Amino acid sequence: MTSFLKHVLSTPKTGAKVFIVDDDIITLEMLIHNLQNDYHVIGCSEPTEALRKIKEAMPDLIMLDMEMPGLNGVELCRQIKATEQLEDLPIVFLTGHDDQETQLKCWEAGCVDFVPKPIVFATLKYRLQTHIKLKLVTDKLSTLAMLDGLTNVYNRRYLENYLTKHNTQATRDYQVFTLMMLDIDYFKRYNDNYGHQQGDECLREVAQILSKTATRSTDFVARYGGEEFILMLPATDQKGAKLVAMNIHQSLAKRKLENKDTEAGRVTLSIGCVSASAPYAITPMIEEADKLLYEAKQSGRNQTCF
Ligand code: GH3
Ligand code: MG
Ligand code: MG
Ligand code: MG
Ligand code: MG
Repeated sequence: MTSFLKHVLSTPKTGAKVFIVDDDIITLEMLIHNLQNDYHVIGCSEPTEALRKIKEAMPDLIMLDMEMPGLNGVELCRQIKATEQLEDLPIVFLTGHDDQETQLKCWEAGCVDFVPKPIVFATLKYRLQTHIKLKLVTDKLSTLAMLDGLTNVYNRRYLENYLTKHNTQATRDYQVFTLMMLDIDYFKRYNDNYGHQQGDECLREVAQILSKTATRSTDFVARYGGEEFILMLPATDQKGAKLVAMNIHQSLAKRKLENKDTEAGRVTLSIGCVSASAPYAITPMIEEADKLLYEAKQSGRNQTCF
């Protein structure tokens, strides 16, 4: 029964993606038919394969049938909500059971809405519209909330959240971990010489160079303070870190941003770099990197201390 239409893709009409899990092929086809003008719709008739496919598709909204062989909708909903990358996705149930107990189970499993069968398509459409709009706006706001408005790299708040999540005394997320603290040299003079607006532009340029250097998906750059940045390089040891630091100094040299009152006559930065093996805690690494940064400044700037 389920061999065809296991995974139906329809033509996308808007950017939003809706993932539907229903073991009943007729219902699935009908839903796809009714929604495909508005959304990129993905259908799945095998609930046991749904979680994997949802992770692959990363939809904006999930619709779940309740009664399905192998894995019922409520259990699937719980599994989705227990998966970190999926926990915030809105889930809407479709079911012919409209008794209180069933509805309570759905809410408790973490759904945002409940659409009774037989489906009234107009109502379904408007309900989905509301949930998807909310989801997209929330996505946009959470992205804005974690980025630095000037440089577009992660902000201090994001960094603090990251630390709260990953900063145990014995983090073993990676075998090795490198953290760099970077500070632009004589930036006060830069502002004095070229003006604050040009200073802002310089900060953007430096942030961009750092972003381009931290290329792995787990790497990230955060603006830590005024002209200070932090670079997180998970799974990078000191040998790799030396290459990254060299790249940063070289890329900045190539950009040739004038800063006439520095030794090099151009914008340079100093770096404090700490590499640790698991188990490690990140906050003490920040303190250590700060000390090494100070050392780099004392030793003449435009260099990295390890
Ligand atoms: P050092 O080499 O020791 O790091 O010297 P410095 O001049 O870079 O350090 P200091 O801490 O004395 O000055 C940092 C300057 O960064 C002063 C401040 O005006 C500037 N700054 C901080 N945030 C911003 C910003 O958002 N935009 C601009 N244009 N300047 C900023
Ligand atoms: Mg069913
Ligand atoms: Mg500073
Ligand atoms: Mg300073
Ligand atoms: Mg500085």
